[in-house]
Formats: sequence, C-alpha cells, structure tokens
Amino acid sequence: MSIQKNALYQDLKDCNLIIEVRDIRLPVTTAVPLLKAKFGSKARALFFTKADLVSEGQRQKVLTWGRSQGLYCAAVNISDKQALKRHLTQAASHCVTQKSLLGILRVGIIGLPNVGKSSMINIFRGKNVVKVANRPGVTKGRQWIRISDNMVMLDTPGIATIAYKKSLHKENFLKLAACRILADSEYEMLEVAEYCYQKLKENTSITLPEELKEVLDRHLEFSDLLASISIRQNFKKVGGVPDIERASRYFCEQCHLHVLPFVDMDLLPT
Ligand SMILES: Nc1nc2c(ncn2[C@@H]2O[C@H](COP(=O)(O)OP(=O)(O)OP(=O)(O)O)[C@@H](O)[C@H]2O)c(=O)[nH]1
Ligand SMILES: [Mg+2]
Repeated sequence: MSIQKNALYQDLKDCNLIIEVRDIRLPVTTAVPLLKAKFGSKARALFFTKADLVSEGQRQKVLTWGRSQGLYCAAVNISDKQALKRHLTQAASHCVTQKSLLGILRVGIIGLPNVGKSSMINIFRGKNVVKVANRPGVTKGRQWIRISDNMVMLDTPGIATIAYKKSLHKENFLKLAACRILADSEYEMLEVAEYCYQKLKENTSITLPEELKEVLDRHLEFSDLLASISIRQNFKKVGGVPDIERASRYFCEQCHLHVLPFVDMDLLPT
C-alpha cells in the first residue's frame, strides 16, 4: 500500500463519522471499493450528490435502496445549501454517539473522483476553501478543514486506483467514463459515445427533450449521428474536417446530463 493511501486510511480511522459521497446517477457503481470491509464498524452515512440531475422518482428509488443498506442516506445538490447542512447535522446526530475527548467531531469525506466531495465541504464551511472543478482528480492530497468550533472535516482525493479501474466490469467502466468519474485520458471517447448510443437505441421509452430531438436522432447509424452533430454544432478540425472526437464528447455530455436514465441502468432490480 502506498504511503499516501496508508495515511489516508489512518486519518479515516481517526474520524468519528465517514460520509461516503456517491454520484446519484450511479448509486451502485460509484461505491468506494472495500469501504465497508475497512470501516464497517465506524459511523457511516451515504450522501448521493447531483440530485438535481435526476427525477424525483429516481431520487426516491435511490434513497429507498440506500436506506435498505441500514445507513443514514441523503440525496443532495449544491444549489440547496440549507438542505445539505441539515443533512450533515442529522447524519452526525444519527450516526455518532461519541465525540473526541475535546468534543470536536471529525468527519471524513470519501468518494470516487468528481462526485462533488470538495464542493460539499465548501458549502459546509460557508466559503470556498478547497479547489473544485468539473474534472476528476482535482483534489490531490488530504486536507483538514475546520467547519465550526466543534467540527473538522477531511477532504480527500477521489479513490480510483489503477488496480480498481482494471478490476471494473466493462459496462461499469463505460458508465463511469460517461459520467466523467474517470479522466478523459483513461478511455476512448468514441467507445463511450457508442455505449451511450446503444443505450439510447435500446431505451425506446426515453422521451428526448424537444431541443435535442433532431441532434440525438436514435434512428441514425452511430457514425452518421456523429457526422450530423459535427455539422449542426459546427465542430470542425483544420481543413473543415468534421471533429468526431468533439462530437462524441458533446453527445456523451447530452446523454449523461439530459437524456439517459443512468440511475435505472445502475440500480437494476435484484
Ligand atoms: N449538477 C451538480 N453538479 C455538482 C454538484 N456537486 C458538485 N457538482 C459539480 O461536480 C464537479 C466536481 O466537483 P468537486 O467538488 O470538485 O468533486 P470532487 O469529488 O471533489 O472531485 P475530485 O477532487 O476530483 O475527486 C464540479 O463541477 C461541481 O460543480 C451537484 O449537486 N449538482
Ligand atoms: Mg475534490
């Protein structure tokens, strides 16, 4: 085990509460590997972020499933700061029976990359104290943040080791890539776009948003679809050649933000 990972686990062991953060669109696939095995005896809560990107029905489905795991669960989004803070207070009172000797609660925030860990900490702190961006791998090291007189919080880098990524089932890998949990350099954008396209074709019940109907035409062949997007969006390379890579990226973005029901693709009935 690397020194950094070892130190991270040691810090988490010292926490009174561990909040596992998952992207609500992928409630199963964004689980932190081995968390229960390593910290099963610790007070833990599950916060599903980006709740604004799914429907109310999907939100409830995820919460029902999460609560069946016996954990305090919340579906949160960074626009609703008050609700987020309320869930922190409730999670702490539900889960924590013992504070440290000095009466300071230590809360560890852990999750896969780009799920919204640091954004959450900035909201708890009430100002931007840690770096946030829409790409995985922004937080590079552990950092303790004082939230209030009686709470400190540990921001951590997204957990996604090479071994973990290698162990992923192909479809899970593609889902993580489509939702930007994995870095662009770790996959072929074209392959991820083709996966989204297949899902769009299979899910004939999906109602495409009016403004995307013409762009995401599921009746076109994949290559024709990308060519059509390149033309409509004016994605061109030098010499006027259609920029298929950029069209793939655009297509994936539209799918994961507005179209594909990733929750239902992830939370399959058992
Ligand atoms: N739509 C939406 N976007 C969110 C939400 N929470 C975070 N984000 C966005 O998700 C992106 C990643 O946020 P971060 O807080 O940097 O994620 P992180 O988990 O700390 O990422 P790493 O440090 O790379 O592991 C940013 O663009 C945030 O604005 C949310 O509730 N809804
Ligand atoms: Mg971060």
